[in-house]
Amino acid sequence: MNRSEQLFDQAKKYIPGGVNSPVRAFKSVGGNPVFMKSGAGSKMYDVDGNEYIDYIGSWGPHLFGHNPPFIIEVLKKAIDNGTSFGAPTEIEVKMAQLITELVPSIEMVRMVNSGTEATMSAIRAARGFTGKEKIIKFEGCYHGHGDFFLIKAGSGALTFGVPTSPGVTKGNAADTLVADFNNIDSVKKVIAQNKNEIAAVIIEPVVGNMGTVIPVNKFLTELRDLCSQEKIVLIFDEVMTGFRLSIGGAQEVFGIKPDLSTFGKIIGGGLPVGAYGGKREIMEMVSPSGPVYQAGTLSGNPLAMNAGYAALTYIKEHPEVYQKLEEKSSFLESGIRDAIKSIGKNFQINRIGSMMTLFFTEEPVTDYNSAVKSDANLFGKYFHEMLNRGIYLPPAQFEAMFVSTAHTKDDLDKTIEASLQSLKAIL
Ligand code: HOZ
Repeated sequence: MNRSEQLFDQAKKYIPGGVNSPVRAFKSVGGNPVFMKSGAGSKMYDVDGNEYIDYIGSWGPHLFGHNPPFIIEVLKKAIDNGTSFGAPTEIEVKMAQLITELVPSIEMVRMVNSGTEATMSAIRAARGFTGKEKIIKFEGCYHGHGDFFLIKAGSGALTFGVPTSPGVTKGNAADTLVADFNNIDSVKKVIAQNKNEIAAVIIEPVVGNMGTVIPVNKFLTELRDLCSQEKIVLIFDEVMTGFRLSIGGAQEVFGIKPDLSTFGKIIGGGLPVGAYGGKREIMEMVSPSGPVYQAGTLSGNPLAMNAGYAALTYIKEHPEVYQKLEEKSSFLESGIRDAIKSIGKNFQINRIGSMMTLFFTEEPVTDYNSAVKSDANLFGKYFHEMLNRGIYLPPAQFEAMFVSTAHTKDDLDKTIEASLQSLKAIL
């Protein structure tokens, strides 16, 4: 038994399923999870001394790879000043100002501790603002584990076959209406059936949680128009896409101004953090300026704020980051495409910027129904072949892989070669 196996055995005695977040348990790909010890640049190292080229990047935030020196230095200084005060600090003001500068739709922003908190709080603000209760989400989109989002959800919920989780009340389920991603008629239909009852539409503008799924031409523009006409708050969940697809996130890429946006780990430079923000008139509903209550001792935590401020300042001062990410990611995409072609298959790759998913289906993946056509069993085999070759992919089909600026040409070449050998081994 290696150290990872020993730790997993121990973990299962004290932690449900042996992990603190389900997808990590490798259940959908089989086998035992690998326990990590350290990370540096594009690499992670496990407790048995194995090295991996990492394409999870802590599920998104590691835009510059693990432990970039400019974040670590700032963090070390911040620790000397104190880890938590539960009182306001200057860095929170600087951070809020910077986010409003970088994302034009955000006039005010509130810091929280995770993407889940951000989406739950954004919905509450939208409900308080509109005085309406129902929300629309899209099948296969995942917005964290808040009760009213675990209805036909993506990510681990989809992976483990519980897209609608037990424990979610009938009342919550009744307030959450579901439409189809990339299908504006499905949204119109739900709105028509629930006229004047809908507070918000929440969407991952580019989906990461059924694998990477990209909005088709005009879908987001039509959604924006529809929400404006119907006085529905449009919420972009940019937990994965914010500051990753471009400095202004997916909303900048597609030229849409949502009413509210939510962010996660990326704005903490990898530390636990989340944020929601948007139109002043909606955000002023939030306590203590308004009646919509939301609070948290660790919100705006000085360590997370300092790390996040360093990360966002870096991309502001180095906008070429996005060009680099695009070049590396498109090189990787075309290498894997060639590998797929060389074995006579037409498996689909969806990629936008540094987010990418290889689906084991030969039909285009544009929504939930096409995503679930992917052969998840084959993905599991591919995952393990890649892992054995030192490539760490998300351990589930319905997730995105992330490229960082730390990935070198050598890393990408090795990944492409590993992909070719893995595909040959499983087919
Ligand atoms: N559900 C997360 C990705 N979409 C995984 C979180 C984790 O395991 O850290």
